[in-house]
Amino acid sequence: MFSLLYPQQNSHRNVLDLSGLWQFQEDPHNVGVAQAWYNALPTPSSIAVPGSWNEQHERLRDYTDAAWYVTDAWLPQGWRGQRIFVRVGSANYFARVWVNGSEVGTHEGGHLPFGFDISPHVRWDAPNHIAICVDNTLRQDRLPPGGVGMGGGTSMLSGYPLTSYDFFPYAGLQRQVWLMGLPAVHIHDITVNTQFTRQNTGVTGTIEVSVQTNADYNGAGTIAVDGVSSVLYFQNGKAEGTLSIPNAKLWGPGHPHLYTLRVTLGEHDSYTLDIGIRTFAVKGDRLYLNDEPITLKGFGKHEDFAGSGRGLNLPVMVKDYDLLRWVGANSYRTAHYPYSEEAMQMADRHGVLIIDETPAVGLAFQFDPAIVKRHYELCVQATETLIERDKNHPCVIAWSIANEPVAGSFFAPPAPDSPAFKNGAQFLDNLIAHAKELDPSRAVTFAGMMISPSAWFANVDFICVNRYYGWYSMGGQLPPSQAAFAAEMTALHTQYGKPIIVSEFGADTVAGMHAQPPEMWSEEYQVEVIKFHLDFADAHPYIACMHIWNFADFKTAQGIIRMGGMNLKGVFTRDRRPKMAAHLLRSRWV
Ligand code: GCB
Repeated sequence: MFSLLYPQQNSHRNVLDLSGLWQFQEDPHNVGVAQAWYNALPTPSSIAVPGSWNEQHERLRDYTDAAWYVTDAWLPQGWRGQRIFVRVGSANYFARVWVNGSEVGTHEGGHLPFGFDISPHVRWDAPNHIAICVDNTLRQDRLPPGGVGMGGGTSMLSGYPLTSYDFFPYAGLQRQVWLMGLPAVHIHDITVNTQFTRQNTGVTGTIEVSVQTNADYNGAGTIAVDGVSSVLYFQNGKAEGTLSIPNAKLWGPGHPHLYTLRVTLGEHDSYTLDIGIRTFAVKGDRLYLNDEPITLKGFGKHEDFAGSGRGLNLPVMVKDYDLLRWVGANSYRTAHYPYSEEAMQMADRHGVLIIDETPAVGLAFQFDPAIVKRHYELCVQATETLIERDKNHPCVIAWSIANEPVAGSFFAPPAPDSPAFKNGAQFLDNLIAHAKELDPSRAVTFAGMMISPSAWFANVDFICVNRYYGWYSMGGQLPPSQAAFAAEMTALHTQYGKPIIVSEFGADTVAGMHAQPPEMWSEEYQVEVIKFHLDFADAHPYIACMHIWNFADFKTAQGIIRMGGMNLKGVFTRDRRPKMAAHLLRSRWV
């Protein structure tokens, strides 16, 4: 059982961040295990961790198979007596981990943390030899599926490397690797839920906390926020408590007030968590934050930058939050995978609302049933891990359990009575129900593509549609695009009466290309496309959110629809310079 609480140094807990230069070697023929590369790499090169390997060495750009990372680390003597864990923030895609020559575990799935108890294998009188084999082979039975094009087939539009999704299949140790020393009995998990009541005297916040320990602990503990505390009585490792905070400051965009929750476990352990007091609800066709209707303005994003690839790049992340503020955005979707834990911490601190997405992109239900079954298992695992990791962030208002699932071929969707159509409905309904059961306090949704059957939206809390009127559909024809968008939104609203989130819309734009009258690829055209969408949303409050695709230009596979191996729909360039559209947004949003 591995705790997903973010690593924390305090008087009970220890952490050591192993970021830095590691030894690296690709293993295209998978000989590393047989040749015991976990003891020593035959001909290593150097590589930065965190970071995607594809951007670091010329020979690695399109390399997506197995590769080894190795480093040595001393454990501080003060950690003796503790349980020692290795924690990997993100290994894309499949990882096997060895410590001092012993294999300690495997993990499937990029973008979410995992770890293992390595106590029996560590050394105190010599450095510890840590080896991680990361395999990113593009396979159809993985999530997201690779080695297969969008919609499950290939076409002249498929790129290289071949993926079912429109972003570069970056590989490697993309977030930090940590060693952690935890007390034998420790806090394994914390779940926080908040409510509030308004009286004449002010707002009273209610913080419900449940705590789980790693072992069958039966002693006492405490929870405390802002001088208000309560004793916890653990039975079989579980306890619950409630704190009432007078004159509470609510969390939200523009007022991201955070409280520090401190949890203690007698003499054994302690942990602090930044929390916000806020409520979120979907009522009728509107979203409500703290009982007030809220409209979301922002983007679909990517974790993507030159040099670091999809690797954690804190300066760029901080810069992005600054640009979100500059442009007047109050939210974004973590398209198309869970972002770093630091990105979620920043959203809490800056009052940015997050639609938190799993890596379930590129699902198609006409695949071989064994593949669909495997995708379902991987979706469940990713949904469970994501919710456990991010459930205490006030910034997260919704879980997106998939992006653009399709019933069949990209170009010829099957009929509503076909097995692919029905299997898709069942798959999504089950996943939505599972996410709601795990977290009843947030909305659950998925982002639908133009060819995703709208019947699949039956059980989502709000509808997310990715729409490319004026680009993939009716390219170059602004007035008909505007009319078609308006007609479709009106019909969807009439059918479901739920809030509609336009989770993607936009146009590829070459920075510096201009045209009057506006023409596709020019900055003027991007401005016009964004403008007609925003105008419609402004006049129709049931459009609860406009997320432009994309915040910034980002790397994709190479192909005939991706100039320079880039998706150019960013309102900022990849190096974060504003296009004309960014100024338009600032003039409307700030
Ligand atoms: C979509 C996808 C997104 C793509 C985008 C595009 O619908 O969800 O991943 O990048 O379209 O620009 O084609």
